[in-house]
Amino acid sequence: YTNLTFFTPVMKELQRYCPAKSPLLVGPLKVTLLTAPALRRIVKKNPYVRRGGLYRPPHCLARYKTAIIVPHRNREVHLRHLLYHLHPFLQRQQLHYRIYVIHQAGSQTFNRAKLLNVGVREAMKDEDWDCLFLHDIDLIPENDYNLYVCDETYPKHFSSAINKFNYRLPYWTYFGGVSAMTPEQYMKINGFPNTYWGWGGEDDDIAFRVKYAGLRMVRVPLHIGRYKMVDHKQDKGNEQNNKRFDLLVRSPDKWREDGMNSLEYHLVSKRLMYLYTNVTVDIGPNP
Ligand code: UD2
Ligand code: MN
Repeated sequence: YTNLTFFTPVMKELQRYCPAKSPLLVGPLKVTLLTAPALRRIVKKNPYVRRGGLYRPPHCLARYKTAIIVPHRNREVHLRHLLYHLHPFLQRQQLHYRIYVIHQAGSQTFNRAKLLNVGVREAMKDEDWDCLFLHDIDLIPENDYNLYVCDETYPKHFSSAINKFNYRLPYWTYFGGVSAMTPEQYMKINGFPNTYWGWGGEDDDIAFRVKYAGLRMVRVPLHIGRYKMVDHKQDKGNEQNNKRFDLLVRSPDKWREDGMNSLEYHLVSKRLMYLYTNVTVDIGPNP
């Protein structure tokens, strides 16, 4: 027999939802990207982040469970910038979250969209996430009112104003950078295409899929969806995809058969790092 009265206040606290609006938010953030902090330092600064890059607010029950999925190869410095900024940002939003880094094994042509599909499949094995964030490794949010939560009805674009594009939308249907969907929305558009190898086009294909599936996209307002992109050149192994225009033309016939329902890959490893879950995957060569 244990007299639980003593614990009651603590239990109550734990069962109570976090406030609808987090009191920890500060709005606009100063983001400087001179030298990327060492991983050790980032770990020290985030004592409540658990192995695998998992976090839950310690004093209240989070209203949302968000998985952040980051396609990656050869961008270790960018990864440190991202982790350094994103962990505190998400904690201030009082989210239950986990960061997944999906690392493409080998040196074949890069395939961002397929890596994101892998990330979604692997993340959903761990937990029933409310929201899936598809997140470039080099984009740092500059305002924490930009809540990392899904729209219940429609896929949502988050990186509406990036310094690279002078904080404007490059074009109206632009869907690159950072976007988010519920697992249900993701499956409804059959995920992302697996067939875009190299740079470009895959984000437009995704925007099209949203339309074909009878959805539309919504977007964070420009004064909130502000991001800095870490300066970089085009990577080796991610050359411009010259087939992208042909692929986009055929996308209305292809989207139903190319996506989550045709996804094949070989999982090399899934490891719980201090600040993120690393999924290394062999997605095969560009046929
Ligand atoms: C744009 C889009 C991006 C995607 C891409 C075309 C923006 C801000 N982003 O990015 O979402 O549509 O065009 O494919 O407009 N990556 C690696 N290693 C590599 C290559 C790529 O990790 O060798 C990852 C990384 O997460 C990177 C992302 O893929 O952020 C997009 O590649 P990028 O940054 O080279 O392309 P960029 O900036 O033109
Ligand atoms: Mn980039």
